[in-house]
Amino acid sequence: MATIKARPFDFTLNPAETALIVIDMQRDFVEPGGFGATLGNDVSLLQAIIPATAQLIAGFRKAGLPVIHTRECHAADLSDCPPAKRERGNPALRIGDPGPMGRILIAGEDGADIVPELYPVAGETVIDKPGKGAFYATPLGEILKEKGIRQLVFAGVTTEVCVQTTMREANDRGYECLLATDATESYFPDFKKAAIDMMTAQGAIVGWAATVDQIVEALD
Ligand code: TIU
Repeated sequence: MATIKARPFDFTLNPAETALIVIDMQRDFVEPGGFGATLGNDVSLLQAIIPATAQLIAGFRKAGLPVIHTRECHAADLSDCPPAKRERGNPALRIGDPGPMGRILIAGEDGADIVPELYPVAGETVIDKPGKGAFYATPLGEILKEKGIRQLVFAGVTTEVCVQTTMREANDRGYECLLATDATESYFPDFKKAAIDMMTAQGAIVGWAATVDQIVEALD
């Protein structure tokens, strides 16, 4: 057990029951020409968290603890992409359209894969998810149960969309959730701050927040 001086109060980390979930660190969100850019976003902000996220992943690997990666993506025939998702708004390209990194947000295309710096190693779980939350329509819940996990550390993008949605899903399922504040990012800095503020408010109503250095130190 290790105590992390987290927000809004101490988080007692039990490494034997902890896994890291790295949300959607895919080229489609982080690199020009992908899904994030088609929505009109400046993706350069998200690239800045790659080194801190790599440090967090390295800490979990060194401690021999599970690292789980997620990818938001859809089947090539779009059978798992609701029209309400694909047809929303007026993006430069829609999900499934051909872009510079292959078809936007489609499993198996270059853009849907994880950035090389954070690429999974053998033995790590990769969850492909059709929604924003990683529990919806995926085997994540069963995998965590099999591993005896009770605590989840979160990293990835974007803070207020897929990371927050997944933390809320996990919180409702009884997991203690800790967000690594410098290993998550939003296209909108105000939204990142607001997401962290609202999740840690009201006595950690959704979860806790701490830095990568604090978390990695607690794993030693
Ligand atoms: N658009 C945006 O901020 N996020 C997403 O669409 N997906 C994730 O957060 N991964």
